[in-house]
Amino acid sequence: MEAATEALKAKDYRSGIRAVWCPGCGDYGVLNSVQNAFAAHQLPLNSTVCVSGIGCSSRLPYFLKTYGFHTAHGRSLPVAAGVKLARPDLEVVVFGGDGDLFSIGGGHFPHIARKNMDLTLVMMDNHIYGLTKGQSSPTSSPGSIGSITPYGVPDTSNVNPLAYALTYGATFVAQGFSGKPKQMDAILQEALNHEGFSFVNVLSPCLTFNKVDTTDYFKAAFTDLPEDHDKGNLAAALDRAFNPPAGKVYSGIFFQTRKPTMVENLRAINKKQKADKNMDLNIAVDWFKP
Ligand SMILES: Cc1ncc(C[n+]2csc(CCOP(=O)(O)OP(=O)(O)O)c2C)c(N)n1
Ligand code: SF4
Ligand SMILES: [Mg+2]
Repeated sequence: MEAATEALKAKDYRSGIRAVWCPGCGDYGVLNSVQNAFAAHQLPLNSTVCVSGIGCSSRLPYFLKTYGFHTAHGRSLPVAAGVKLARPDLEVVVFGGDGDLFSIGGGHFPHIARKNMDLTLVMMDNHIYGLTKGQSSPTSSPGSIGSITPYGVPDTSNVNPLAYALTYGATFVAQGFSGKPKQMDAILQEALNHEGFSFVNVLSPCLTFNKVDTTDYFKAAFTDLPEDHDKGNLAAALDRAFNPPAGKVYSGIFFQTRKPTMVENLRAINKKQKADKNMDLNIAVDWFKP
């Protein structure tokens, strides 16, 4: 008789490494919700890979017991895509900050989204570079004060991560708040369930360097998407991403649709072309020889 395997609890996903974020940092809440979502899905520790770039938020994979990949600044998405293409059977989850994913890594996001790579991306958006001590990021409001912009950020617009993801073809787009754990747990579980590219923007306040977008500010601003919101309607999702009620920020699942993933598309091509699974790669190298 086979021994029954015990269900993994949220705490079983934690590595022995103590999280070293500042007291009150929103990222603690994200870590808790990630553990809860992993446990809800019973993700096996040995076939789950958490990938990140560089930043306070990008430390998150250290605190998990799954496989992890702390890459270079802004390079989490291409590395994660490589892992998924090489081993489509693995669950690949990417973590990072607004600077990591929209400044230095901004060139990768559109292509991962439009190729519908089967990854879950969790962005911890604190509207600032936390790790490097409070410089403005692409999601900082124009005019806001940063450590090297004491007279205000001279930008005309900031990036709207939800609208950006929707425009580039992400098939799951949601927003949560680290101070609303139940909703965030539910959103992360749905994001992991989704087949295709899922993007979850989590407002995760940096108490140390962002004195404007604080926990209290988000608590007051956060409001659920209207009950009649149709998450299959891209135009409605874009409208709600751009036009929340004055002084408010919407949370919930903005958009979800099922489309072929990159791996499914590649498998379809392989099948159509009757590709040889054991092709000798040296032949491909020969094609490019002068
Ligand atoms: C190539 C390179 N350029 C710059 C840096 C410095 N750097 C490290 S983290 C970071 C920004 C982090 O901001 P964000 O991604 O928003 O993460 P947070 O710390 O706010 O969670 C920068 C500019 C670096 N590590 N590598
Ligand atoms: S500097 Fe900000 S983002 Fe970084 S750990 Fe501290 S509170 Fe969190
Ligand atoms: Mg940041």
